[in-house]
Amino acid sequence: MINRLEATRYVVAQVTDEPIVASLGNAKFDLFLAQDRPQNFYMWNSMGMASSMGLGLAMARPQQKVIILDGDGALLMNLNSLTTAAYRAPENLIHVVWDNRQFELTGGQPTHTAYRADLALIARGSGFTQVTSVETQEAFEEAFSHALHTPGPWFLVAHIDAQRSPGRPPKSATYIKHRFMQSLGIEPV
Ligand SMILES: Cc1ncc(C[n+]2csc(CCOP(=O)(O)OP(=O)(O)O)c2C)c(N)n1
Repeated sequence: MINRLEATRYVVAQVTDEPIVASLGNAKFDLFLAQDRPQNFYMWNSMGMASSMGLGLAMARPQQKVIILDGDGALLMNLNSLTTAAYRAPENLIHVVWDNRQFELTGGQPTHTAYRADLALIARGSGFTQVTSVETQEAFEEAFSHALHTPGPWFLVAHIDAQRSPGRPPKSATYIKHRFMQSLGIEPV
């Protein structure tokens, strides 16, 4: 099993100024712990929206890799973002899903991946051709590094343990948005 914080630390160590959109669960907490940087977008409350936001960003900024750090519960709430991403197929998109088979943040209720659903198969069925499913840190590092240096779109499922993150990123949506936009060279309105 992969430890989400350790894997997130690897992601942050590999990038320079690439934007990372982290979904509302523990993904954003661990991203904050790994490194708080202006290019991090911490999604609060909007369940499932990290995948759509990351897709839009990747399409708008094709010159740079865009990384989504998602949770299985959040992604299951917005599966149509996968069919759209596979159809639009931005080569610079890397969609990582931390699959802990539960809605950890709200009390550990099992998600469908605890039963019969397989996110890698769903991504393939949606039209992604570059899909990897990993269970060890070593395999994650290899897969992520490959995705970072080769054209995508990539869909990476990391099977993780179910630890709650103690990270507490900033909560102000305005602060997060403005800092993020400025990091992309866009003046917030
Ligand atoms: C539409 C909607 N329903 C429910 C919630 C409450 N909620 C916040 S985080 C979360 C669990 C997210 O699960 P997952 O993406 O798997 O991340 P994890 O908590 O396991 O890290 C839920 C249900 C919400 N924010 N929005």
